[in-house]
Amino acid sequence: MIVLHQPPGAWGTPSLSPFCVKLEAFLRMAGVPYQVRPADIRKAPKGKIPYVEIDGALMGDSQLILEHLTRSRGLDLDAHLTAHERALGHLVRRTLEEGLYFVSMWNRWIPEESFTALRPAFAAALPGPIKLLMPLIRGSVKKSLKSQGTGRHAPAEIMGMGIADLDAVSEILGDRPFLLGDRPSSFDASLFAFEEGILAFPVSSALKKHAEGLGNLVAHRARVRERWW
Ligand SMILES: N[C@@H](CCC(=O)N[C@@H](CS)C(=O)NCC(=O)O)C(=O)O
Repeated sequence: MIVLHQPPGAWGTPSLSPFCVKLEAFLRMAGVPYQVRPADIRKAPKGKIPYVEIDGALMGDSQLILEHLTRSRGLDLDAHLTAHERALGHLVRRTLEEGLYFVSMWNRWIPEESFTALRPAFAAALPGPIKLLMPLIRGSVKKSLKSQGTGRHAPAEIMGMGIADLDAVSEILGDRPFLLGDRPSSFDASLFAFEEGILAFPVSSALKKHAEGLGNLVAHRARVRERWW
């Protein structure tokens, strides 16, 4: 049995972390049994969440875990894809996880109204006295967004970058039920996670409004929820 360590959900979404939602969606799509337990970042092998326990060993990073499970358990979620489709899926996933992630992180932590909504949900996932450190945690998020680069831009520029990512992914999805066609693939788990992260967050923003206007992304999120949740 796989034990998935992740923070709890909020606002009706399965976890506060998109990487955790991605991995949980993948496990459901692939039919792999798992249990969810709380995450303790001090025990995470890569210092990040999610991490899993497989046969007593800890492993970190959603993508490395997904690839390990695919190899070691002979999962075939992507077996039907052509090399071109895999390449497209890879690029979409990297756009979401290495680009849009930082925009949506900024969108949750930096505008005051967003932080007010995030604070109680995030604090609920922290052990005891660490809950009191939310302002410090916010400071370190600000610092890491600055060193990553996103935090150096003006708010409208940041929103514009995220909107461009959403538009590009929406264009690739088109009117197909899943990112790369009629059948789901592991890349849908990643797409679903970012749709959840943006659409479930309770505070309106240019990013969320734009996502709400992209009917195919909204329908994709609903399709994944209906089939696997
Ligand atoms: N590439 C990693 C990214 C994981 C990640 O960035 N997780 C965030 C939460 S969404 C985290 O643990 N942040 C804590 C930190 O950076 O200290 C994956 O796919 O698992």
